[in-house]
Amino acid sequence: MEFLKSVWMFFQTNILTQPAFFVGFLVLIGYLLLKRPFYQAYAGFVKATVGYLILNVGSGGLVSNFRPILAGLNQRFNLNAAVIDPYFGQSAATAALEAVGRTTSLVFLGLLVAFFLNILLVALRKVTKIRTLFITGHIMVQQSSTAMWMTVFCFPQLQDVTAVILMGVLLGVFWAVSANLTVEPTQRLTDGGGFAVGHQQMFGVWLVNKLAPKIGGKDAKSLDELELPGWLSIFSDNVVATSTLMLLFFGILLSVLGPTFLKEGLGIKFNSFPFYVMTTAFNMAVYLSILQLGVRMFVAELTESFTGISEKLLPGSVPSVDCAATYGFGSANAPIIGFFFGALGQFLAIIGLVVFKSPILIITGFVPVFFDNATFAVFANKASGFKAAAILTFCSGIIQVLGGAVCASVFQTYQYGGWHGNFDMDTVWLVGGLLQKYAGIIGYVVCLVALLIIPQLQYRKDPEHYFQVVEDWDAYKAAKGIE
Ligand code: ASC
Repeated sequence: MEFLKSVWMFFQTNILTQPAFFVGFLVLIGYLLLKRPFYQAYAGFVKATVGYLILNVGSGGLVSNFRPILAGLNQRFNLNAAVIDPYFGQSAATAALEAVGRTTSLVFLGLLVAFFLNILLVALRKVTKIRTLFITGHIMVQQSSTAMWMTVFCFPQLQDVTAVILMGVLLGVFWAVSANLTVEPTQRLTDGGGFAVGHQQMFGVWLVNKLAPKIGGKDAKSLDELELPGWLSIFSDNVVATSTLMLLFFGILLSVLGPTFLKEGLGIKFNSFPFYVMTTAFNMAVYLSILQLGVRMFVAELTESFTGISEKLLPGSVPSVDCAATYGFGSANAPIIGFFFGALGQFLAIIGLVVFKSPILIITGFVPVFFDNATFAVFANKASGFKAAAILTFCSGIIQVLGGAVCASVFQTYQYGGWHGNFDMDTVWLVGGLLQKYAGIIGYVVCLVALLIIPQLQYRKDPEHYFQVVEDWDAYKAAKGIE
C-alpha cells in the first residue's frame, strides 16, 4: 500500500500535474507504437516536452507580469472586491475548505477519481462516445479545488470519502464531456492537429462556434483579410498591433495606479515611469511570440506521434491540452483582439456593478480576460471573421463579470477574495452548483445525466464521421468538403 502510494505521489507530482512531461511521454509512447527507432522517439519526446516548457514560459510570463497589476486595483482603491481569476479562486476555495475544517488533500483525491474516470470513459468510448482525455495538469488542480469546495458547500453533511467520490465523478464527467465538445472546432482550426482543448472555457468554445456564423455571416472578413488603409496597415503586423494595443491598455491602467503606488504598494522597481510602461506593454508581445513558438514545436510532434496511440491504444481519441495551444493557428492577431474586446466587456460590466450599487464588486482577473477571450477570438475569427470575434468576446467579458459576481456571492468565496472566474466556471458551473444546492442529490444526478447525454447527441448527429474526425482527418475533410 505504502509502495503504491509513493508511486502514485511520484506520478502525480512529476507527470500528472506537469503537462509538459505528460505530453512528452505521450509522444514517446506514440512513436514507439508506430515502431519508430528509439532515437527518433527520444527526439520527439525532447521536442514535445521542450515545446510545452516554452509555452509555459510564455503563458507563465503573461500571468505573472499582468496579474499583480490588475489585482493592484483592489489594493490601490481599497475596493474589497473579488478577483475573478483561477489563482485567486483556488486560494479562496482552499481557505473556504479549511474554514469548515476539511483538509485540502481531499482536492487531490477528487482529482485522482476524476482522472481515472476520464480514462475509463475514453476506454468505453463505444458506449460513452467520449473521445478526449483531459491532461492539462495545473488546470485540473485548480478546478478540483473549486469543485471540492462546491461539493462541501452544497452537501455539508457528507463524510470526506463520499464527498470525494461525488466531486470526482462529476468533475471527471465534466472534463470528458466538455473537452469532447471542442474536438471538431479544434481539428478544423488546426487542420487535424490531433488535440482538443482541455482548459477552462470548453463550453464557451462550443458556443462561440455555434454563434459565430450567425454573427459573421457568409462573406465575413477574417482578421488577416482586413485591408487596413494607409498608416493603419502597420497593425497587420502582429508585434506592432499587440505592442500598441497594450501600450494603450497598460498606459491607462498604470497611470491610474500611479508610479508611487507601483513602487511602494506592489514593490515594482523602475527608473523611468514611461519606459516602465513601454517595457510592460511590449513584454506582452514578447511572451505571445514565445508562446506561439512553443506551441508549434510540441503540436508538430504530438500530431505525428499521436496516430500511434490512436491506432493502437485508444482508437478515436485525442488528448485535450492548454487553450494556448490554439494560438499557433488561425490569425496571429486574434488573441490580442479577443483580449481587447473581452476587457472592454468586463470593464463595462464592472462599471455597471458600481452604478447599480451591487453589494458585490469584481476585479478583472488576467487569466480569464486574456486566455478565455483570446481563445474565443481565435475560433470565432476562423469560423466567421473579425466581427464575430469582436462581438462574441465583448459579450463574454460581460458574462464573465456578471456570472463571476453571482458565483462569488452564491458560493460564498467572496469573503476569501476571489472566484475561479473562467467562462465555464461563471456559467455551466453556476447552473450545476445551484442545482446541487437547491435540489440536493437530485440536482447532482440531473447534472451528471445532462452532461452524459451531450456526447450521445453529438454522436447521433453524425455517427459515420464522429470518430473519423480524429482517426483519419484527411478522409474526414474529403467527406465533409473542407478545404
Ligand atoms: C489558466 C491558468 C494559467 C493559464 C495558462 C494559459 O487558466 O491557470 O496559468 O490559464 O494555462 O496558457
